[in-house]
Amino acid sequence: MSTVVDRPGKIVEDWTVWEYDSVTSTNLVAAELPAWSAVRAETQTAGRGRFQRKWVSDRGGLWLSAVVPTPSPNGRILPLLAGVAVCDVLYGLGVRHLRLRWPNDVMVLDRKLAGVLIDQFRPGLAVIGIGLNIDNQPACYDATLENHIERLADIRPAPIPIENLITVLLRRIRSLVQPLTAGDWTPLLSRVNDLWSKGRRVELDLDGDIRGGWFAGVDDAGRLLLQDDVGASTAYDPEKVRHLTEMPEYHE
Ligand code: BT5
Repeated sequence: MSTVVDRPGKIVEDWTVWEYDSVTSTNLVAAELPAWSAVRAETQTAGRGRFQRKWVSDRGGLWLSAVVPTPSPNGRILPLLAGVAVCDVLYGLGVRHLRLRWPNDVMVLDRKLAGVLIDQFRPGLAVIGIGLNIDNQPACYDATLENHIERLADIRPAPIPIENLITVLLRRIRSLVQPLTAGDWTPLLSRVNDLWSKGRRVELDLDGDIRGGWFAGVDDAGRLLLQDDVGASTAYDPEKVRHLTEMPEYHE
């Protein structure tokens, strides 16, 4: 982890943002910071995905971590909130064909534009890590990503200054987190349930135990709902689901 601050923390609206050239992972740097701090780096040498997966973080992308108070009663809503925040900002920039793939991959059709990683290093605080491809080249560093990723530069040719992107993202995160401290998830759950491709055939990897079915969104407790062929639903705690794979859609 880098301990050298390349530029002093600057105030962006109600946030203090720390900027670095290169760090291991912005989430790890943010681990020590108070609520409403954010960390941004040009590159990450050990960008992290969920379940110890790697996140390619080459120059030209947005690698950002935001420290927020954990909403009551627990932090299960945060991964969903983060996906909604990213989608809202991208919609505002005119990006279309956006959707969420459970729990918080931001997709343009079937390609991944952004990913989110939530870490809870200390009680009462959570770190929301957001990775967004802009004009970086992740497939040059991991050939398996070829044809599976999207970049903002390819779908929105007019470049947007990264500082503006950070400002609107942090503003959106704050405006979504604040009402949750009162414990009312309902409006956010209904938003997130509108952003999935529901009714899609999926397979869940429950740490080796594979369950197939139809993705049906999340319930009031933030659990994933899987429907069987006769429409009966089973709810899964998000921490039990290691991976969700979308099955290809066949069209006649
Ligand atoms: C994620 O994990 O999608 C969470 C990514 C979070 C990255 C941010 S960057 C700022 C902060 N600091 C960090 O260290 N992390 C956060 P997951 O759902 O597990 O997806 C990981 C998978 O996405 C990998 O196994 C690859 O298949 C794919 N992937 C890796 N790099 C990618 C990229 N740049 N763009 C699209 N897909 C990528």
